[in-house]
Amino acid sequence: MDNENLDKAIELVENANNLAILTGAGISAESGIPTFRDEGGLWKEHRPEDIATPEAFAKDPQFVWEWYDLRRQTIIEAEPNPGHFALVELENKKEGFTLITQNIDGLHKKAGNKSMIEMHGNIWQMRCTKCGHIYHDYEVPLKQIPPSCEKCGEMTRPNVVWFGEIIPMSAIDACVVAIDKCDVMLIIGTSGVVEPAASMGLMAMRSGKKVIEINLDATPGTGMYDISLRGKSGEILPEFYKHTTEYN
Ligand code: BV8
Ligand code: ZN
Repeated sequence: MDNENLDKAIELVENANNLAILTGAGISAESGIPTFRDEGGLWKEHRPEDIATPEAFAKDPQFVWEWYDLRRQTIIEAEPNPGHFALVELENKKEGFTLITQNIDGLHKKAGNKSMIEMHGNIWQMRCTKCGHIYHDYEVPLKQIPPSCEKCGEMTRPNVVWFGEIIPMSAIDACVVAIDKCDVMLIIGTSGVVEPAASMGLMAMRSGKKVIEINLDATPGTGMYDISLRGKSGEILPEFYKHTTEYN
């Protein structure tokens, strides 16, 4: 671990009044949830465009739902890890705090974070393809695939944002506000490939915010951001809140 950079990052976070956080699949890796693009990642057997797209769902809803049902079976067993809990501590200690996550696993909520933007949706929410009704369903494994809407009985889909679908404007607006208001942005556990999340760090840099990346591997943003810490978020993030004093 590059301790000089870590100390600088800790000081920036400690002196920040308002934090914006962006997380990706990497923060849940230590909870046992496979990432998307790492070895053995979720996409290894399939490519994103083969499953997480409206076209794939229209072509074979059964196949797409079986993949989500498998992921639900993994996620239901997963517990938040020290990286998730560190973000809860930071939220409790900071005047302003917004957590933007690309993850659909719900682990930030399970850990106790309150102010959250699940920009790609949530794997536990069903959305009816007919009446649009959205509701939570935690059944694992799913008895019926594809599941039927609890209201009208028609086929549901996972209430997530697929490739080629737009992120709800309300979520985008909330992300822009969070980045505009923050002093420091932490980008954690994301390969920085998927837009529009991948451009958020640059957006923050352009408006003069300090950006700290915490990631196992280098990403397209590494070298551009103010500080890049290489390592596991479950090991690095707890270092941040241990130093925040009470009145922060
Ligand atoms: C949009 C929900 C406007 C579903 C996801 C061509 C046609 C259509 C669209 C496009 C196109 N070209 C580009 C686009 C835009 C597209 C896009 O970005 N494509 C990419 C692949 C080039 N984006 C979209 O379509 C978005 N919508 O742009 O609308 C539009 C509309 C039409 C046409 C054009 C534009 C919607 C994107 C949302 C897709 N949905 N998820 C589901 O999850 O099933 S994305 C999916 O990838 C997940 O949400 C995931 O979070 C996200 C990003 O991946 P990461 O989180 O970064 O995960 P990854 O495995 O990649 O990286 C993990 C990192 O963690 C690694 O770097 C690793 O080193 C690190 N790590 C591992 N362990 C640890 C760790 N770090 C720290 N600690 C550890 N222990
Ligand atoms: Zn319905």
